[in-house]
Amino acid sequence: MPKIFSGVQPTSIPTLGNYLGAMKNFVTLQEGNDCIYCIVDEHAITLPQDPVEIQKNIHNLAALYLAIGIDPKRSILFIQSEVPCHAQLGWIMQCVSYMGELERMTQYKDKSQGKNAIPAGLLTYPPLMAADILLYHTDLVPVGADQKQHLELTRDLAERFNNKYGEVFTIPEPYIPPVGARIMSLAEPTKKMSKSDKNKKATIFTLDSEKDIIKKIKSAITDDEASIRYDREQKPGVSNLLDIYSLCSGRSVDDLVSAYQGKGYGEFKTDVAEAVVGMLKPIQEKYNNLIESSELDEVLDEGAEKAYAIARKTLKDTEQALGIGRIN
Ligand code: AQP
Repeated sequence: MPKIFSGVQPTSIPTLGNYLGAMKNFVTLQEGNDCIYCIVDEHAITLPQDPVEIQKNIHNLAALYLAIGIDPKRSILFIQSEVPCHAQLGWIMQCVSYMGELERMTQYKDKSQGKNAIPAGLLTYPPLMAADILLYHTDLVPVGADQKQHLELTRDLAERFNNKYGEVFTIPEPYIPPVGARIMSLAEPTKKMSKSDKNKKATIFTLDSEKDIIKKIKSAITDDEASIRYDREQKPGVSNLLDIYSLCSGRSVDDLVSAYQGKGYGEFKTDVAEAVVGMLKPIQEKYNNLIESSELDEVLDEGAEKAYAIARKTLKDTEQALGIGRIN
């Protein structure tokens, strides 16, 4: 069966962008694939995190994974730092990477901008991500469009290693959805919706209350043309709302555009908000039932054990190919 791997950083509650661009696909891909999903806490510390907050976020993210429909009987769910092979292969991948290619990564440039002291982990984030993926002989990596460049680097590093030391790694393909791969900020629809956006109106979090979701969508930036049509260049705000509406309701963008001919932005936004609330409500209900349950620790313990069994074999093969440690 094809192998799937992906992860989410426990930097806060995941956003609607994280869900529609990546996590929703984690659930559907469980059908007919071997799936491994990770809480990538070592990636999260590439920027400073409050220890109490990140501990809470790890727990909340585990509950959210189950609430959206990740089934621990079918998929492996674990915490990155609990499988040390990630950091170990991450180091090896750093040794295979070139400074120039790491410095060219858009995420590194964005996140290091304006900082006097840039954490080295921001630069070496992509080799760690490559390790995450390559440890499990992953065929397909469901991600949002912002991770495409890191995926391409992962492929380059894997090919470079295989060419030099022998065929150890499977070369993974990205799985980027045709709609939803880049959900935009509600306040500035030319930039992506992000957990870390300081503007409270920019981002919908998956656990936001109905009231907050309605308020944020009502205040979403649109334009003064008063016409509902899809045009990412000229009408980024309306197009973003159409994408969100389409993904939350299951209706196509074309269908929505015809249904809202001649209607105003007020009515449109009310309906978008209703669709988002309707989609998130059952997830939030499941999340509230899971958050205090002991099931979470059991799932994560079992997940770490299963992930380690696979990862340590790939790590050993990599070390043997390199000739490090003792060969047995
Ligand atoms: N706006 C987005 N639209 C679609 N997909 C998105 N993803 C992130 N933002 C969007 C995808 O969500 C997955 C998990 O993301 P992550 O937790 O690894 O962090 P990130 O990509 O750095 O996301 P954020 O929300 O922007 O976090 P901060 O603000 O902390 O940097 C990935 O597959 C990602 O592509």
